[in-house]
Amino acid sequence: MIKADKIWLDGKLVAFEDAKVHALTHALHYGMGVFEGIRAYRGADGRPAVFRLREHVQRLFDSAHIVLMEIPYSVEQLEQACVETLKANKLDAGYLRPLAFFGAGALGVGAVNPVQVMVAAWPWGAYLSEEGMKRGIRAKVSSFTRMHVNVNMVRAKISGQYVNSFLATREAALSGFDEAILLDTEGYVAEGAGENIFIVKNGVLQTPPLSSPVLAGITRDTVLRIARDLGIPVREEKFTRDTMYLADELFMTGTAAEVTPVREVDGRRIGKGEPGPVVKKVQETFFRAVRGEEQRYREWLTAY
Ligand code: PPE
Repeated sequence: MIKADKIWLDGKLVAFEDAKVHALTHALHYGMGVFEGIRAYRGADGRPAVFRLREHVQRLFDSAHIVLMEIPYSVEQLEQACVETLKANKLDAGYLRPLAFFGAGALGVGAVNPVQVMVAAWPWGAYLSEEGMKRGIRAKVSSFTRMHVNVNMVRAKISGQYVNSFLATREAALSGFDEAILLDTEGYVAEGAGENIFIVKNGVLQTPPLSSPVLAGITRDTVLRIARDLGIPVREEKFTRDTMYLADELFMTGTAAEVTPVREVDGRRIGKGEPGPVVKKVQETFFRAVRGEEQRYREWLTAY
């Protein structure tokens, strides 16, 4: 179990044991919560900083807007809550989990209950293992489909939408794979269960466009910017499952997953079966950026 000293709940830091909600919490029954995953890193100079805090908190508010939820705090207050939670837990690096949800009151799908907000923080290493980060992971195309854009609200990070990801990751794990890749309703590659996906072919970097059923990942955006700055040609265009099998390189991005190479999909070796030069360069630059070692990406950091 995750252990933390303090959790921010409804405006104040409370002891870990006291961060509780009622059994009739609407979100528990219907999945009506919106959340974020944010990372803080210890800088190369020893100073910790949160990576792209404003964009994450803004996306939380965007998700809330989509589900008609009024968060009873401002963007600035929740940014502050994130920083306070890291400090209260004496973390100079870690993962932040803000969640806004409909609390207890009435039940029934359409009940509009008071909105509760929590922020937790804990240390979280490589999401898809340290070895996966270095050597690349083995992925499987899921038998579950990424939902149609009028079923899931793809611009939103809604708790209930993660049933689809849960089914896909469990299926992948039970079949002996590290992660699942989901196709869209037309059969094109969409994203990982908790990551965006990129291929490299003949030196060109490609990822599905935001009109596909994919989360507008902040790491995706970071990687696109890094690639452009490195002079790597970038295309935001759909691709098929077999295009992925024939890619020179394949990798996944996410706050938790960071930049994780994929060495195999559905038993097909990708490229040379090891991280290639593009993903290695992007990964290296990404880690330099989050640790404040790249001047031009300093604007992404909120020191605390
Ligand atoms: N797609 C999905 C479905 C997704 O859940 C994430 C993040 C991304 C793409 C990448 O988004 P971004 O973090 O903004 O680059 N998944 C979060 C939750 C992982 C979890 O297991 O919980 C995360 O990485 O924090």
